[in-house]
Amino acid sequence: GPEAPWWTSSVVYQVYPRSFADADGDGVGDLRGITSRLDYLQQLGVDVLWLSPIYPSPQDDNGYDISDYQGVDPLFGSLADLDDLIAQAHARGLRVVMDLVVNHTSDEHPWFVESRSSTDSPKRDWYWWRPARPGSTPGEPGAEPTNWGSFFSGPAWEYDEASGEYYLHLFSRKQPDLNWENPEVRHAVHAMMRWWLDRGVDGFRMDVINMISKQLPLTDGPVAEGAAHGDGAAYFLGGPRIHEFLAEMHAEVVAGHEATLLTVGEMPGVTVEEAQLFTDPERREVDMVFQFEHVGVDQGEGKWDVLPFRLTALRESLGRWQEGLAKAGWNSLYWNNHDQPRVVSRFGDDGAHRVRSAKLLGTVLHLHRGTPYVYQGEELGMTNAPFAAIEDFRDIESVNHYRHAVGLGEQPADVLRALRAMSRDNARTPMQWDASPNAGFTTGTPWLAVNPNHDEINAAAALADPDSVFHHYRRLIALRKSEPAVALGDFTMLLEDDPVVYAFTRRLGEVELLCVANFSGDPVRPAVPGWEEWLDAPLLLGNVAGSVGPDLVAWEARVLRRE
Ligand code: TEU
Repeated sequence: GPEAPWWTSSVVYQVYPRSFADADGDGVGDLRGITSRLDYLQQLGVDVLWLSPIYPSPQDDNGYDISDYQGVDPLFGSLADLDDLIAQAHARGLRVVMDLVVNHTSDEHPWFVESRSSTDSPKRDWYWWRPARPGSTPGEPGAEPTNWGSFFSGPAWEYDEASGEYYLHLFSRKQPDLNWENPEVRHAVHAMMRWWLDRGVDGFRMDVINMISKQLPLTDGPVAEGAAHGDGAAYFLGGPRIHEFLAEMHAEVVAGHEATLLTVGEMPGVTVEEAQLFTDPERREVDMVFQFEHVGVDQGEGKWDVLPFRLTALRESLGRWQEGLAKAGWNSLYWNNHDQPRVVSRFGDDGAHRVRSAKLLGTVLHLHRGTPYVYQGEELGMTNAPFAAIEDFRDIESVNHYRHAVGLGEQPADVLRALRAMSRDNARTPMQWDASPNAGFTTGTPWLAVNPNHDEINAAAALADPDSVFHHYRRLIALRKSEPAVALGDFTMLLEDDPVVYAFTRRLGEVELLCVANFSGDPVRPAVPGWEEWLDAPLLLGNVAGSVGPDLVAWEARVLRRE
Protein backbone atom coordinates (compact mmCIF):
# COMPACT_ATOMS: atom_id res chain seq x y z
CA GLY A 1 0.00 0.00 0.00
CA PRO A 2 0.98 3.70 0.08
CA GLU A 3 3.63 4.76 2.55
CA ALA A 4 2.29 5.46 6.05
CA PRO A 5 2.06 9.17 6.93
CA TRP A 6 4.95 10.58 9.01
CA TRP A 7 2.75 11.15 12.05
CA THR A 8 2.10 7.41 12.48
CA SER A 9 5.63 7.05 13.82
CA SER A 10 5.67 10.41 15.62
CA VAL A 11 5.05 11.46 19.19
CA VAL A 12 3.44 14.80 20.06
CA TYR A 13 4.43 16.77 23.16
CA GLN A 14 1.87 19.25 24.47
CA VAL A 15 3.09 22.45 26.10
CA TYR A 16 0.70 24.55 28.19
CA PRO A 17 2.66 27.79 27.85
CA ARG A 18 1.33 29.39 31.02
CA SER A 19 2.82 26.57 33.11
CA PHE A 20 5.94 25.43 31.25
CA ALA A 21 8.83 27.86 31.73
CA ASP A 22 8.89 31.53 32.71
CA ALA A 23 11.79 33.47 31.20
CA ASP A 24 10.81 36.98 32.35
CA GLY A 25 10.00 36.27 35.98
CA ASP A 26 6.37 37.46 36.00
CA GLY A 27 5.15 34.11 37.31
CA VAL A 28 3.57 33.07 34.00
CA GLY A 29 5.32 30.83 31.48
CA ASP A 30 6.22 32.36 28.11
CA LEU A 31 7.57 31.67 24.62
CA ARG A 32 11.18 32.45 25.44
CA GLY A 33 10.89 30.01 28.31
CA ILE A 34 9.72 27.30 25.92
CA THR A 35 12.52 28.04 23.45
CA SER A 36 15.05 27.72 26.26
CA ARG A 37 13.81 24.17 26.91
CA LEU A 38 13.79 22.81 23.36
CA ASP A 39 16.93 20.80 24.01
CA TYR A 40 15.05 18.96 26.73
CA LEU A 41 12.29 18.02 24.26
CA GLN A 42 14.88 16.94 21.73
CA GLN A 43 16.51 14.75 24.33
CA LEU A 44 13.13 13.12 25.04
CA GLY A 45 12.88 12.46 21.31
CA VAL A 46 9.44 13.85 20.51
CA ASP A 47 8.64 14.96 16.96
CA VAL A 48 5.89 17.53 17.33
CA LEU A 49 5.33 20.36 19.77
CA TRP A 50 1.67 21.32 20.26
CA LEU A 51 1.31 24.74 21.83
CA SER A 52 -1.84 25.57 23.75
CA PRO A 53 -3.08 29.10 22.88
CA ILE A 54 -0.59 31.98 23.03
CA TYR A 55 -2.80 34.52 21.21
CA PRO A 56 -3.96 37.85 22.70
CA SER A 57 -6.68 37.00 25.19
CA PRO A 58 -8.41 38.36 28.30
CA GLN A 59 -7.38 34.96 29.79
CA ASP A 60 -10.84 34.18 31.11
CA ASP A 61 -10.20 30.53 30.12
CA ASN A 62 -6.38 30.75 30.04
CA GLY A 63 -6.22 31.74 26.37
CA TYR A 64 -9.03 29.57 24.99
CA ASP A 65 -10.86 32.93 24.75
CA ILE A 66 -9.04 34.63 21.88
CA SER A 67 -9.34 38.33 21.05
CA ASP A 68 -6.88 38.35 18.12
CA TYR A 69 -6.14 35.24 16.07
CA GLN A 70 -3.03 36.70 14.44
CA GLY A 71 -0.91 37.85 17.31
CA VAL A 72 0.78 36.84 20.54
CA ASP A 73 -0.38 37.91 23.99
CA PRO A 74 2.26 40.13 25.65
CA LEU A 75 1.96 37.77 28.61
CA PHE A 76 3.70 35.15 26.46
CA GLY A 77 5.97 37.42 24.41
CA SER A 78 5.81 38.69 20.84
CA LEU A 79 5.35 37.42 17.31
CA ALA A 80 9.12 37.69 16.94
CA ASP A 81 9.52 35.36 19.93
CA LEU A 82 7.15 32.91 18.27
CA ASP A 83 9.02 33.11 14.95
CA ASP A 84 12.19 32.38 16.89
CA LEU A 85 10.60 29.44 18.70
CA ILE A 86 9.39 27.96 15.40
CA ALA A 87 12.80 28.44 13.77
CA GLN A 88 14.66 26.89 16.70
CA ALA A 89 12.20 24.00 16.85
CA HIS A 90 12.58 23.35 13.12
CA ALA A 91 16.35 23.45 13.49
CA ARG A 92 15.98 20.53 15.92
CA GLY A 93 13.63 18.59 13.64
CA LEU A 94 10.59 19.44 15.78
CA ARG A 95 7.34 20.44 14.09
CA VAL A 96 5.11 23.05 15.73
CA VAL A 97 1.33 22.62 15.86
CA MET A 98 -0.85 25.51 17.02
CA ASP A 99 -4.12 25.42 18.91
CA LEU A 100 -7.00 26.54 16.70
CA VAL A 101 -9.92 27.78 18.80
CA VAL A 102 -12.67 28.71 16.36
CA ASN A 103 -15.89 27.39 17.86
CA HIS A 104 -15.88 30.63 19.81
CA THR A 105 -13.91 33.85 20.19
CA SER A 106 -13.44 36.10 23.19
CA ASP A 107 -16.26 38.59 23.76
CA GLU A 108 -13.44 41.15 23.40
CA HIS A 109 -12.58 40.02 19.86
CA PRO A 110 -13.30 42.91 17.42
CA TRP A 111 -15.69 40.59 15.53
CA PHE A 112 -17.87 40.19 18.61
CA VAL A 113 -17.54 43.82 19.69
CA GLU A 114 -18.85 44.76 16.24
CA SER A 115 -21.55 42.04 16.31
CA ARG A 116 -22.79 43.26 19.66
CA SER A 117 -22.82 46.93 18.67
CA SER A 118 -26.24 46.77 16.98
CA THR A 119 -28.83 44.38 15.60
CA ASP A 120 -28.04 45.84 12.14
CA SER A 121 -24.30 45.23 12.41
CA PRO A 122 -22.87 43.48 9.34
CA LYS A 123 -21.29 41.06 11.83
CA ARG A 124 -24.49 40.49 13.83
CA ASP A 125 -24.95 37.13 12.13
CA TRP A 126 -21.35 36.02 12.88
CA TYR A 127 -22.57 34.86 16.30
CA TRP A 128 -25.72 33.23 17.66
CA TRP A 129 -28.11 36.01 18.68
CA ARG A 130 -31.63 35.06 19.74
CA PRO A 131 -34.60 36.84 21.36
CA ALA A 132 -35.93 35.80 24.76
CA ARG A 133 -38.23 32.80 24.99
CA PRO A 134 -41.72 33.87 23.80
CA GLY A 135 -43.93 35.06 26.64
CA SER A 136 -41.03 35.64 29.05
CA THR A 137 -39.44 38.82 30.37
CA PRO A 138 -36.03 39.31 28.68
CA GLY A 139 -33.20 39.09 31.19
CA GLU A 140 -35.21 37.18 33.79
CA PRO A 141 -34.04 33.69 34.79
CA GLY A 142 -35.76 31.16 32.53
CA ALA A 143 -36.17 33.64 29.65
CA GLU A 144 -33.10 32.23 27.84
CA PRO A 145 -33.82 31.18 24.22
CA THR A 146 -33.16 27.52 25.11
CA ASN A 147 -32.66 25.71 28.42
CA TRP A 148 -29.06 24.65 27.70
CA GLY A 149 -26.41 24.74 30.40
CA SER A 150 -22.87 25.89 29.61
CA PHE A 151 -19.81 23.69 30.23
CA PHE A 152 -18.67 26.17 32.88
CA SER A 153 -21.93 26.20 34.94
CA GLY A 154 -24.95 28.44 34.49
CA PRO A 155 -26.95 28.96 31.30
CA ALA A 156 -25.36 28.84 27.82
CA TRP A 157 -26.98 32.18 26.95
CA GLU A 158 -25.96 35.66 28.08
CA TYR A 159 -28.42 38.52 28.02
CA ASP A 160 -27.28 41.67 26.23
CA GLU A 161 -29.17 44.56 27.78
CA ALA A 162 -28.42 47.03 24.96
CA SER A 163 -30.12 45.01 22.22
CA GLY A 164 -32.50 42.99 24.39
CA GLU A 165 -31.17 39.76 22.84
CA TYR A 166 -29.09 36.81 24.02
CA TYR A 167 -25.91 35.33 22.62
CA LEU A 168 -24.89 31.68 22.81
CA HIS A 169 -21.78 30.60 24.72
CA LEU A 170 -21.24 26.88 25.22
CA PHE A 171 -18.30 27.73 27.48
CA SER A 172 -17.89 30.91 29.57
CA ARG A 173 -19.91 34.06 28.93
CA LYS A 174 -16.66 35.54 27.63
CA GLN A 175 -16.53 32.85 24.89
CA PRO A 176 -19.39 33.59 22.45
CA ASP A 177 -19.93 30.85 19.82
CA LEU A 178 -19.24 31.76 16.19
CA ASN A 179 -21.98 31.08 13.65
CA TRP A 180 -20.38 28.74 11.12
CA GLU A 181 -23.54 28.81 8.99
CA ASN A 182 -22.31 32.22 7.83
CA PRO A 183 -19.79 31.73 4.97
CA GLU A 184 -17.98 34.94 5.91
CA VAL A 185 -17.04 33.38 9.24
CA ARG A 186 -15.66 30.31 7.54
CA HIS A 187 -13.67 32.34 5.01
CA ALA A 188 -12.18 34.51 7.77
CA VAL A 189 -11.05 31.40 9.67
CA HIS A 190 -9.54 29.81 6.55
CA ALA A 191 -7.61 32.98 5.74
CA MET A 192 -6.29 33.14 9.29
CA MET A 193 -5.16 29.50 9.11
CA ARG A 194 -3.34 30.09 5.81
CA TRP A 195 -1.59 33.06 7.40
CA TRP A 196 -0.20 30.77 10.12
CA LEU A 197 0.92 28.16 7.61
CA ASP A 198 2.75 30.87 5.69
CA ARG A 199 4.44 31.77 8.96
CA GLY A 200 5.82 28.25 9.23
CA VAL A 201 3.50 26.37 11.56
CA ASP A 202 3.04 22.67 10.85
CA GLY A 203 -0.59 22.09 11.65
CA PHE A 204 -3.48 22.64 14.01
CA ARG A 205 -5.09 21.05 17.02
CA MET A 206 -8.71 22.10 16.58
CA ASP A 207 -10.47 22.94 19.83
CA VAL A 208 -13.99 21.44 20.26
CA ILE A 209 -14.22 21.33 16.49
CA ASN A 210 -17.21 18.95 16.51
CA MET A 211 -19.28 21.76 18.06
CA ILE A 212 -19.07 24.20 15.14
CA SER A 213 -22.15 22.91 13.30
CA LYS A 214 -25.41 23.48 15.16
CA GLN A 215 -28.68 21.63 14.55
CA LEU A 216 -31.36 24.21 13.71
CA PRO A 217 -33.63 25.41 15.11
CA LEU A 218 -31.87 25.64 18.47
CA THR A 219 -34.34 23.97 20.83
CA ASP A 220 -34.61 22.89 24.49
CA GLY A 221 -32.76 19.72 25.43
CA PRO A 222 -33.62 17.04 28.02
CA VAL A 223 -33.24 17.95 31.70
CA ALA A 224 -31.68 15.27 33.92
CA GLU A 225 -33.20 14.76 37.34
CA GLY A 226 -32.01 17.46 39.71
CA ALA A 227 -30.17 19.39 36.96
CA ALA A 228 -30.48 23.16 36.73
CA HIS A 229 -30.26 23.21 32.93
CA GLY A 230 -31.05 21.14 29.87
CA ASP A 231 -28.51 19.27 27.77
CA GLY A 232 -28.15 20.81 24.31
CA ALA A 233 -25.63 18.24 23.05
CA ALA A 234 -28.03 16.94 20.39
CA TYR A 235 -27.99 20.45 18.88
CA PHE A 236 -24.27 21.20 19.02
CA LEU A 237 -22.29 17.92 18.96
CA GLY A 238 -21.55 16.58 15.48
CA GLY A 239 -24.18 18.79 13.85
CA PRO A 240 -25.54 18.25 10.33
CA ARG A 241 -22.83 20.22 8.48
CA ILE A 242 -19.77 19.17 10.49
CA HIS A 243 -18.28 16.92 7.80
CA GLU A 244 -18.94 19.54 5.15
CA PHE A 245 -17.22 22.25 7.23
CA LEU A 246 -14.15 20.11 7.89
CA ALA A 247 -13.87 19.00 4.27
CA GLU A 248 -14.15 22.62 3.18
CA MET A 249 -11.46 23.65 5.66
CA HIS A 250 -9.22 20.89 4.35
CA ALA A 251 -9.76 21.97 0.74
CA GLU A 252 -9.24 25.66 1.52
CA VAL A 253 -6.26 25.38 3.86
CA VAL A 254 -4.59 21.97 4.03
CA ALA A 255 -4.85 20.65 0.46
CA GLY A 256 -1.44 20.49 -1.17
CA HIS A 257 0.37 20.48 2.20
CA GLU A 258 -0.97 17.14 3.52
CA ALA A 259 2.43 15.51 3.44
CA THR A 260 3.94 17.86 6.03
CA LEU A 261 1.02 19.02 8.18
CA LEU A 262 -0.80 17.49 11.14
CA THR A 263 -4.48 18.15 11.82
CA VAL A 264 -6.16 16.82 14.92
CA GLY A 265 -9.76 17.51 15.81
CA GLU A 266 -10.58 17.70 19.51
CA MET A 267 -14.07 16.17 19.71
CA PRO A 268 -15.80 15.70 23.06
CA GLY A 269 -18.57 13.10 22.83
CA VAL A 270 -17.47 11.78 19.42
CA THR A 271 -18.33 8.12 18.77
CA VAL A 272 -15.97 5.65 17.11
CA GLU A 273 -18.35 5.40 14.13
CA GLU A 274 -18.17 9.17 13.59
CA ALA A 275 -14.40 9.13 14.14
CA GLN A 276 -14.06 6.62 11.30
CA LEU A 277 -15.60 9.22 9.01
CA PHE A 278 -13.62 12.15 10.37
CA THR A 279 -10.26 10.39 9.98
CA ASP A 280 -10.75 8.26 6.87
CA PRO A 281 -7.98 9.68 4.63
CA GLU A 282 -10.22 9.30 1.57
CA ARG A 283 -12.61 11.89 3.01
CA ARG A 284 -9.94 14.57 3.59
CA GLU A 285 -11.27 15.98 6.87
CA VAL A 286 -8.69 15.59 9.71
CA ASP A 287 -5.75 13.23 10.31
CA MET A 288 -6.91 12.13 13.76
CA VAL A 289 -9.38 13.00 16.49
CA PHE A 290 -8.91 13.53 20.20
CA GLN A 291 -11.74 11.61 21.85
CA PHE A 292 -12.80 11.46 25.50
CA GLU A 293 -14.40 8.11 26.12
CA HIS A 294 -11.47 6.49 27.95
CA VAL A 295 -11.02 9.49 30.25
CA GLY A 296 -14.69 9.24 31.21
CA VAL A 297 -14.49 5.69 32.60
CA ASP A 298 -14.17 6.98 36.17
CA GLN A 299 -16.98 9.52 35.80
CA GLY A 300 -20.72 9.00 36.19
CA GLU A 301 -23.28 11.77 35.59
CA GLY A 302 -20.77 14.40 34.53
CA LYS A 303 -17.12 14.88 35.44
CA TRP A 304 -17.69 15.74 39.12
CA ASP A 305 -19.41 12.41 39.77
CA VAL A 306 -16.18 10.56 40.50
CA LEU A 307 -16.34 6.76 40.26
CA PRO A 308 -13.69 4.19 41.19
CA PHE A 309 -11.36 3.26 38.33
CA ARG A 310 -12.13 -0.10 36.72
CA LEU A 311 -9.59 -1.60 34.34
CA THR A 312 -12.35 -3.53 32.55
CA ALA A 313 -14.10 -0.28 31.61
CA LEU A 314 -10.85 1.24 30.33
CA ARG A 315 -10.09 -1.86 28.27
CA GLU A 316 -13.59 -2.03 26.83
CA SER A 317 -13.33 1.55 25.62
CA LEU A 318 -9.76 1.56 24.30
CA GLY A 319 -10.26 -1.84 22.67
CA ARG A 320 -13.37 -0.71 20.82
CA TRP A 321 -11.49 2.33 19.47
CA GLN A 322 -8.56 0.18 18.38
CA GLU A 323 -10.95 -2.08 16.51
CA GLY A 324 -13.05 0.73 15.06
CA LEU A 325 -10.09 2.56 13.53
CA ALA A 326 -8.14 -0.53 12.47
CA LYS A 327 -8.99 -0.45 8.75
CA ALA A 328 -9.27 3.24 8.01
CA GLY A 329 -8.64 6.27 10.19
CA TRP A 330 -6.22 6.76 13.03
CA ASN A 331 -6.22 7.06 16.85
CA SER A 332 -4.73 9.75 19.04
CA LEU A 333 -3.39 8.16 22.22
CA TYR A 334 -3.33 10.17 25.42
CA TRP A 335 -3.79 9.96 29.16
CA ASN A 336 -3.23 13.60 29.93
CA ASN A 337 -3.75 17.08 28.65
CA HIS A 338 -4.37 20.47 30.25
CA ASP A 339 -7.99 19.49 31.02
CA GLN A 340 -7.40 16.14 32.72
CA PRO A 341 -6.10 15.18 36.17
CA ARG A 342 -2.65 13.56 36.23
CA VAL A 343 -2.80 9.94 35.08
CA VAL A 344 -0.44 8.49 37.68
CA SER A 345 -2.80 9.79 40.39
CA ARG A 346 -5.85 8.65 38.47
CA PHE A 347 -5.19 5.21 36.94
CA GLY A 348 -1.85 4.45 38.64
CA ASP A 349 -0.44 4.64 42.16
CA ASP A 350 1.08 8.03 42.98
CA GLY A 351 2.37 6.77 46.34
CA ALA A 352 4.68 3.80 46.83
CA HIS A 353 4.62 2.74 43.16
CA ARG A 354 4.65 6.14 41.49
CA VAL A 355 7.67 5.64 39.25
CA ARG A 356 6.81 2.10 38.24
CA SER A 357 3.12 2.77 37.62
CA ALA A 358 3.93 5.91 35.61
CA LYS A 359 6.19 3.80 33.41
CA LEU A 360 3.51 1.13 33.10
CA LEU A 361 0.95 3.69 31.98
CA GLY A 362 3.33 5.14 29.41
CA THR A 363 4.17 1.67 28.11
CA VAL A 364 0.56 0.59 27.72
CA LEU A 365 -0.40 3.81 25.96
CA HIS A 366 2.55 4.00 23.56
CA LEU A 367 2.14 0.36 22.52
CA HIS A 368 -1.42 0.92 21.28
CA ARG A 369 -1.93 1.70 17.60
CA GLY A 370 -2.12 5.47 17.13
CA THR A 371 -0.10 8.63 17.69
CA PRO A 372 0.87 9.15 21.35
CA TYR A 373 0.62 12.54 23.03
CA VAL A 374 2.79 13.37 26.04
CA TYR A 375 1.53 16.22 28.19
CA GLN A 376 4.22 18.28 29.92
CA GLY A 377 5.35 16.67 33.17
CA GLU A 378 3.80 13.29 32.34
CA GLU A 379 7.30 12.14 31.37
CA LEU A 380 8.36 12.95 34.96
CA GLY A 381 5.43 11.15 36.56
CA MET A 382 4.03 14.44 37.87
CA THR A 383 1.03 13.95 40.18
CA ASN A 384 -2.18 15.73 41.10
CA ALA A 385 -1.75 18.72 43.41
CA PRO A 386 -2.57 18.85 47.13
CA PHE A 387 -5.22 21.58 46.84
CA ALA A 388 -6.48 22.41 50.34
CA ALA A 389 -9.19 25.03 49.81
CA ILE A 390 -11.16 26.59 46.96
CA GLU A 391 -8.79 29.58 47.08
CA ASP A 392 -6.04 27.30 45.77
CA PHE A 393 -7.82 26.80 42.43
CA ARG A 394 -7.60 29.15 39.42
CA ASP A 395 -9.50 27.32 36.69
CA ILE A 396 -12.80 28.96 35.69
CA GLU A 397 -14.52 25.58 35.35
CA SER A 398 -13.51 24.54 38.88
CA VAL A 399 -14.23 27.88 40.52
CA ASN A 400 -17.64 28.24 38.84
CA HIS A 401 -18.59 24.68 39.65
CA TYR A 402 -17.78 25.18 43.32
CA ARG A 403 -19.87 28.32 43.54
CA HIS A 404 -22.85 26.75 41.76
CA ALA A 405 -22.76 23.42 43.56
CA VAL A 406 -22.43 24.98 47.00
CA GLY A 407 -25.16 27.47 46.02
CA LEU A 408 -27.43 24.52 45.27
CA GLY A 409 -26.80 23.08 48.73
CA GLU A 410 -23.98 20.58 48.19
CA GLN A 411 -21.50 20.22 51.05
CA PRO A 412 -18.31 22.24 50.37
CA ALA A 413 -16.19 19.28 51.52
CA ASP A 414 -17.88 17.00 48.97
CA VAL A 415 -17.42 19.51 46.15
CA LEU A 416 -13.76 19.95 47.08
CA ARG A 417 -13.23 16.19 47.07
CA ALA A 418 -14.47 16.01 43.47
CA LEU A 419 -12.35 19.04 42.49
CA ARG A 420 -9.23 17.44 43.97
CA ALA A 421 -9.81 14.37 41.83
CA MET A 422 -10.91 15.98 38.56
CA SER A 423 -10.00 19.68 38.46
CA ARG A 424 -8.11 20.83 35.40
CA ASP A 425 -5.74 22.71 37.70
CA ASN A 426 -4.15 19.36 38.56
CA ALA A 427 -2.62 19.44 35.10
CA ARG A 428 -1.72 23.11 35.25
CA THR A 429 0.64 23.37 38.21
CA PRO A 430 4.02 24.59 36.97
CA MET A 431 6.42 22.23 35.25
CA GLN A 432 8.88 20.84 37.78
CA TRP A 433 12.36 21.52 36.42
CA ASP A 434 14.40 21.22 39.59
CA ALA A 435 14.27 21.12 43.41
CA SER A 436 14.64 24.89 43.95
CA PRO A 437 11.79 26.79 45.69
CA ASN A 438 9.72 27.49 42.54
CA ALA A 439 10.83 24.28 40.84
CA GLY A 440 12.97 26.26 38.37
CA PHE A 441 9.75 27.39 36.69
CA THR A 442 9.99 31.06 37.62
CA THR A 443 12.04 33.52 39.63
CA GLY A 444 8.79 35.32 40.50
CA THR A 445 5.58 34.17 42.14
CA PRO A 446 3.97 31.37 40.13
CA TRP A 447 0.39 32.07 38.98
CA LEU A 448 -0.61 28.64 40.39
CA ALA A 449 1.35 27.09 43.25
CA VAL A 450 4.06 24.60 42.36
CA ASN A 451 3.47 21.10 43.68
CA PRO A 452 5.54 20.71 46.89
CA ASN A 453 6.66 17.29 45.66
CA HIS A 454 8.97 19.01 43.15
CA ASP A 455 11.79 18.51 45.67
CA GLU A 456 11.69 14.86 44.61
CA ILE A 457 9.86 14.89 41.23
CA ASN A 458 11.71 17.14 38.79
CA ALA A 459 13.45 17.11 35.42
CA ALA A 460 16.97 17.59 36.78
CA ALA A 461 16.67 14.53 39.00
CA ALA A 462 15.00 12.52 36.21
CA LEU A 463 17.69 13.33 33.65
CA ALA A 464 20.38 12.21 36.07
CA ASP A 465 18.68 8.89 36.86
CA PRO A 466 18.80 6.24 34.11
CA ASP A 467 15.83 4.47 35.77
CA SER A 468 13.59 7.56 35.77
CA VAL A 469 10.17 7.89 34.17
CA PHE A 470 11.78 10.36 31.75
CA HIS A 471 14.29 7.85 30.41
CA HIS A 472 11.57 5.22 30.16
CA TYR A 473 9.49 7.59 28.00
CA ARG A 474 12.60 8.34 25.95
CA ARG A 475 13.03 4.61 25.34
CA LEU A 476 9.35 4.21 24.43
CA ILE A 477 9.64 7.01 21.87
CA ALA A 478 12.84 5.50 20.46
CA LEU A 479 11.15 2.09 20.21
CA ARG A 480 8.47 3.58 17.95
CA LYS A 481 11.27 4.57 15.55
CA SER A 482 13.21 1.32 15.68
CA GLU A 483 10.39 -1.25 15.70
CA PRO A 484 7.84 -0.72 12.89
CA ALA A 485 5.27 -3.00 14.59
CA VAL A 486 4.82 -0.33 17.30
CA ALA A 487 3.50 2.21 14.82
CA LEU A 488 1.86 -0.02 12.26
CA GLY A 489 1.17 -3.48 13.66
CA ASP A 490 -2.34 -4.89 13.90
CA PHE A 491 -3.79 -4.75 17.40
CA THR A 492 -5.40 -7.67 19.25
CA MET A 493 -6.76 -7.26 22.78
CA LEU A 494 -6.31 -10.23 25.15
CA LEU A 495 -7.88 -11.15 28.53
CA GLU A 496 -11.14 -9.27 27.88
CA ASP A 497 -12.43 -9.67 31.46
CA ASP A 498 -9.27 -9.58 33.54
CA PRO A 499 -9.62 -7.03 36.38
CA VAL A 500 -5.86 -6.41 36.82
CA VAL A 501 -3.85 -7.56 33.81
CA TYR A 502 -4.03 -5.49 30.64
CA ALA A 503 -2.57 -7.38 27.69
CA PHE A 504 -2.54 -7.11 23.90
CA THR A 505 -0.47 -8.06 20.92
CA ARG A 506 0.71 -6.13 17.89
CA ARG A 507 1.57 -7.94 14.70
CA LEU A 508 3.35 -6.74 11.57
CA GLY A 509 4.32 -9.39 9.07
CA GLU A 510 6.24 -12.05 11.01
CA VAL A 511 6.88 -9.82 14.00
CA GLU A 512 4.64 -10.12 17.04
CA LEU A 513 4.85 -7.96 20.15
CA LEU A 514 3.15 -8.69 23.46
CA CYS A 515 2.45 -5.89 25.90
CA VAL A 516 1.39 -7.13 29.32
CA ALA A 517 0.82 -4.95 32.38
CA ASN A 518 -0.19 -5.52 36.00
CA PHE A 519 -2.51 -2.69 37.09
CA SER A 520 -2.24 -3.60 40.76
CA GLY A 521 0.05 -3.55 43.76
CA ASP A 522 0.05 -7.35 44.09
CA PRO A 523 2.01 -9.91 42.10
CA VAL A 524 0.05 -11.76 39.46
CA ARG A 525 0.58 -14.53 36.91
CA PRO A 526 -0.96 -13.32 33.65
CA ALA A 527 -3.48 -15.68 32.03
CA VAL A 528 -2.10 -14.74 28.58
CA PRO A 529 -2.54 -17.68 26.17
CA GLY A 530 0.86 -19.25 25.51
CA TRP A 531 2.48 -17.25 28.33
CA GLU A 532 5.08 -20.01 28.92
CA GLU A 533 6.31 -19.66 25.32
CA TRP A 534 6.32 -15.89 25.54
CA LEU A 535 8.68 -16.15 28.51
CA ASP A 536 11.37 -17.27 26.07
CA ALA A 537 10.95 -14.17 23.92
CA PRO A 538 13.37 -11.28 24.41
CA LEU A 539 12.23 -8.33 26.50
CA LEU A 540 12.12 -5.17 24.36
CA LEU A 541 11.23 -2.90 27.26
CA GLY A 542 10.17 -3.37 30.86
CA ASN A 543 9.82 -1.35 34.04
CA VAL A 544 11.37 -3.80 36.53
CA ALA A 545 15.08 -4.45 36.07
CA GLY A 546 16.01 -8.10 35.65
CA SER A 547 12.45 -9.40 35.87
CA VAL A 548 12.02 -12.52 33.70
CA GLY A 549 9.90 -14.97 35.70
CA PRO A 550 6.29 -15.99 35.07
CA ASP A 551 4.83 -13.59 37.64
CA LEU A 552 4.52 -9.84 37.20
CA VAL A 553 5.36 -7.92 40.36
CA ALA A 554 3.37 -4.85 41.50
CA TRP A 555 2.71 -2.48 38.55
CA GLU A 556 5.08 -4.37 36.28
CA ALA A 557 4.81 -3.98 32.50
CA ARG A 558 6.71 -5.90 29.82
CA VAL A 559 6.96 -5.66 26.07
CA LEU A 560 8.14 -8.92 24.49
CA ARG A 561 9.00 -9.59 20.87
CA ARG A 562 9.11 -12.71 18.73
CA GLU A 563 9.10 -13.58 15.05
O1 TEU B 1 -11.97 21.57 25.99
C1 TEU B 1 -13.10 20.90 25.60
C2 TEU B 1 -13.90 20.13 26.59
O2 TEU B 1 -15.01 19.78 26.29
C3 TEU B 1 -13.45 19.75 27.95
O3 TEU B 1 -12.31 19.00 28.00
C4 TEU B 1 -13.48 20.98 28.83
O4 TEU B 1 -12.21 21.46 29.07
C5 TEU B 1 -14.11 20.74 30.16
O5 TEU B 1 -13.25 20.02 30.96
C6 TEU B 1 -15.45 20.16 30.11
O6 TEU B 1 -15.80 19.67 31.37
C7 TEU B 1 -11.40 22.51 25.15
C8 TEU B 1 -10.09 22.99 25.74
O7 TEU B 1 -9.19 21.93 25.77
C9 TEU B 1 -10.37 23.57 27.09
O8 TEU B 1 -9.20 23.93 27.77
C10 TEU B 1 -11.25 24.78 26.88
O9 TEU B 1 -11.65 25.30 28.12
C11 TEU B 1 -12.49 24.45 26.06
O10 TEU B 1 -12.23 23.63 24.95
C12 TEU B 1 -13.10 25.73 25.53
O11 TEU B 1 -12.26 26.31 24.58
